[in-house]
Amino acid sequence: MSAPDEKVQERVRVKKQEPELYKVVLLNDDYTTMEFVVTVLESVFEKSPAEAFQIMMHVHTNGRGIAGVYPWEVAETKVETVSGLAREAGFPLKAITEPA
Ligand code: TYC
Repeated sequence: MSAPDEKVQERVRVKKQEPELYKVVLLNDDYTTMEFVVTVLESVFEKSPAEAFQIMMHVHTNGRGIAGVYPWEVAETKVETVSGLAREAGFPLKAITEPA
């Protein structure tokens, strides 16, 4: 027989490190079509058509708006994806990251 306190696993609550979150902010411009922005919001940021339209209109009206909030590497990748799609399509659409 083992001592009473052997084999007893202590439950240690380990605080998990939360990943630092960043906003991906979409910027308005005068040349990118509304349709293209909606498509980007749906395909890159996984928004529903209704939400994508709402965010696009918010950016169009206010100059900028949050497309999503992600851990740093994901946010950076989204920004690069937007930049690549915009370049291919010949639009100046720009997204930036900001600490959330
Ligand atoms: N302002 C653009 C237009 O009138 C539409 C637009 C919306 C562009 C959002 C960029 O992030 C943007 N065609």
